[in-house]
Amino acid sequence: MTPAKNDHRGSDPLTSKATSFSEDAGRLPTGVSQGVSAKSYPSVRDRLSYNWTNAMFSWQRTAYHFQPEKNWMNDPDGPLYYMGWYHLFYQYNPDSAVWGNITWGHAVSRDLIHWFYLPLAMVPDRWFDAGGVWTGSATLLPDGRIVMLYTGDTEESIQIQNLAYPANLSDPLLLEWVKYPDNPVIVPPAGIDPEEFRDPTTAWIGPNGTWRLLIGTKVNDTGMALIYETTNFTTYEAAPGVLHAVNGTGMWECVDFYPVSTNSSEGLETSVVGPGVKHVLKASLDDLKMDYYAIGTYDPVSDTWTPDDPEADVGIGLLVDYGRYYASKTFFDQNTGRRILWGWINETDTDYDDLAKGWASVQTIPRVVTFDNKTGSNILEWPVEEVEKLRLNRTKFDDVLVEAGSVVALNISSAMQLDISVEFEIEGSDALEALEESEAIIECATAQNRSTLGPFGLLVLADESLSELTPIYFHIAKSTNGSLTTLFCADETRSTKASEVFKKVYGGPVPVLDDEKFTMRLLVDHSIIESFAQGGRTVITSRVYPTEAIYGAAKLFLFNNATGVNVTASLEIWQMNSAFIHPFPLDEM
Ligand code: DQQ
Repeated sequence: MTPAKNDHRGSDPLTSKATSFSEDAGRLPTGVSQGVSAKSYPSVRDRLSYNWTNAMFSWQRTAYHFQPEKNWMNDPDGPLYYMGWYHLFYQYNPDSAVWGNITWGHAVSRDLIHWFYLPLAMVPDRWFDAGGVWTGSATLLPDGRIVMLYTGDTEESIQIQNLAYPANLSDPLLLEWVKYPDNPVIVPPAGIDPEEFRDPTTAWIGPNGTWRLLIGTKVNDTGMALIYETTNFTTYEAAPGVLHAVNGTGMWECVDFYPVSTNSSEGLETSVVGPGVKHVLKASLDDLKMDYYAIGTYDPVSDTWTPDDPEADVGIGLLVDYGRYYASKTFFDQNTGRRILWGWINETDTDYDDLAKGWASVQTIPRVVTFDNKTGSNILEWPVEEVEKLRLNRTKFDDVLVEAGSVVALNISSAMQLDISVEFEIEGSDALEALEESEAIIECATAQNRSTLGPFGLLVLADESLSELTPIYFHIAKSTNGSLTTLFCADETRSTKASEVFKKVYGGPVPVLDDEKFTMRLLVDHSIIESFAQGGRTVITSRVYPTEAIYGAAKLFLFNNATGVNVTASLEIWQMNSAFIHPFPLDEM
């Protein structure tokens, strides 16, 4: 159960290299001057958020999520499956725990859970990416070749699109990458701000046999996905229109576009179109630092996409994850026929904290994405089943009564590496009917905000005296038209005593159908909690920094803050093993 950890901290965080970092007078979040705001909250602060000890920092490292051995990481890049290995590339600063000097880190796994770190895949060593090897995507061609398209930032801060490919396709580890010598292959078109033109998607084949891909940009405040066509990946033509644009949404980063099957849970290869297929369009909104998506119909002839519900269009409707989550990207896993989603969990402590602890950011556990054919209006995200191989001993609790206004301790051996499944039932079916309309709530409020039917849920990473805790909960409300709305929320406001950590209540609505119980699954891994409601209709990733509820002092509780109803909860809780995440033994090859 000992987490795979590495100690990268200076002996005294207050006197480590963090001190020189505070000289930055601009107080801008790192990356903004280059056109990307890598860490939006909190902005650069010139002090630690707490008097952290080495033991506290050490506890914050995850045990079964992917994170580099040290330094800064952001977006997942170019995920793919090749010759028995899953490859993950990622935005990485090899020199520091804050954004900058962006290169592509590289890791491989047989099962998406245990990882080997590999040498850097691409570093900013050419004029066309001297300012950074930014985000990009992989396309597997039918003849077996692999195409990697990525954004290069130049020294003049111009964002251009570059082509790279593996030097040796017979190497399953894809260790060496060749940058096409005639890069860039796409430059910012007239009318587009050259500092707002980035993150090429995986390409797909259109009906005329040419490949298409998207690049995110904005015009004034309208976020959009531009389309480019190519037959050879070295020369491209801009399509006359855009795939889609939404007023008022600002810059679209890390656009993702993929088909989902409406009548099966099989994942679809990116080029699939036709009956029984809808298309998901996702954009990472630079202004909000949130990943929005919508489901719609793609017309491959006009190369346009139309949302099923214009009122829930990209950037104004559903979020991929309502928590601390950004720059997500999917890939089609041809090995198992799944569409798999990666997402970046950013920090909410100060840059000073990150420099002192020597690392920043984690990737989520990869999630399988399917269309929710029960609601017909959202995707489902669910942790890949491989994570269940880490499950150790299980504790089961049946029908635990949690009375209105009470907290119930769950007696488990340790509460810092867990996989939790819980079903809640409300006692008395009339309670839902009796709910007053005046209790209508439309946004997640803190877990202390009581009403007739909630909130109820779990207190995670809580100390015995409940001085620190992260509640994950449902809150049911009746809207003015009489219909019930359930919110799924994560309240980080009391998650830590560290005053300068950015804390807020996260969450959004989750559809709960008439015959359904209220269900959630939580993956707890030290300072990360990934929470999935109703089979993954609504997901919240929490990044928390307890100061007391750590190691053996971290506990798990049920709570019911409703004023009007009791709930019963049935749970299965597994202790989770640590994943094996280490450098690849290349010298033994
Ligand atoms: N991160 C990359 C950009 C992308 C941003 C730079 C999103 O390509 O737009 O590190 O986090």
